[in-house]
Amino acid sequence: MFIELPNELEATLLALSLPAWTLDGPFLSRSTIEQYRAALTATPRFAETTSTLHHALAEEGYAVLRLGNLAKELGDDGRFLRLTTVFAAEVATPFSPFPRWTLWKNIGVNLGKDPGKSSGIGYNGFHMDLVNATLPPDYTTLLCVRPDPLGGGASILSDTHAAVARLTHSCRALLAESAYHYGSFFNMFAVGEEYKPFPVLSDHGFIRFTAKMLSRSDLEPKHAEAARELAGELVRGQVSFMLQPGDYLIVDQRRFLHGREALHPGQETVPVADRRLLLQLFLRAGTPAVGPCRRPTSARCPAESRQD
Ligand SMILES: O=C(O)CCC(=O)C(=O)O
Ligand SMILES: [Fe+2]
Repeated sequence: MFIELPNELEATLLALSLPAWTLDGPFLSRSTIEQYRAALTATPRFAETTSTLHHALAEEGYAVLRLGNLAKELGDDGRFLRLTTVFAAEVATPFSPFPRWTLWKNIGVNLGKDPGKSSGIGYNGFHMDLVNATLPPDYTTLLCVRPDPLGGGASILSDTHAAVARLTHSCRALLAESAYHYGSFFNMFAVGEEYKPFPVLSDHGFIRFTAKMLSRSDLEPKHAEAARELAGELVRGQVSFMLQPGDYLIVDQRRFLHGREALHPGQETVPVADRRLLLQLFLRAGTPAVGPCRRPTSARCPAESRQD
């Protein structure tokens, strides 16, 4: 589901000057959300566009808001990111679970990284973000700043419940057992506690799955086999598309798992400044409770969970 902005709305947004946002712990502050909303409510066709976005997410489980014209006009002076944050905040509350990053996290290209992970250059299989947290983000969102100039790195999405429905009863029974684990968990904000081991068919409508646990977690053979069957069904039902500059993908983590095709070979020949770049932001639905874990004030970067 791709949503274009009406020309009239684009023109008004281009002329708009929004203040920098502030955070309340890991969350975008209420005062920023109210300020942004107040600046936008009178904007022609804004309400209609956000309503289209809400419908798309409710009906389809994901949406791509096409903000390419705004991106082209505004460049990366911060104004574009503020406008994107406005749309994000109309869906749910933006927050950052990681102490290292501010609201938006860069996903660039790191030639030295495990190719199958975030920022790697390989195939990043179907997964839920923060799969091992008791309260994973309700939505994961990815803003495309630059696609892979060599043409790789398509986004992949799969309807999780549809994939599970195609599995046998016995496979589903194995996936409902608390027998799965992946990654580590510490220094995380607003995503609850570590969940280990977890069932794949789990609480709150989440299907806790990451294809990375097939090769990187030590699972019992019968559980590994059930997870492999789910991985196969996810691939069978997948949709894929290439995000264009300014495309903003929003995924309901209860309904869709996401991933990325491999980048095109030859990334080492691409100048660093031209390499693929996405920005990631998580959203919390409902009224977020700011937990006891406040963002550290020191500039030092503490160690943090490894599970991307
Ligand atoms: O690189 C991408 O397109 C997706 C990355 C991703 O899913 C992640 O970092 O969690
Ligand atoms: Fe992800």
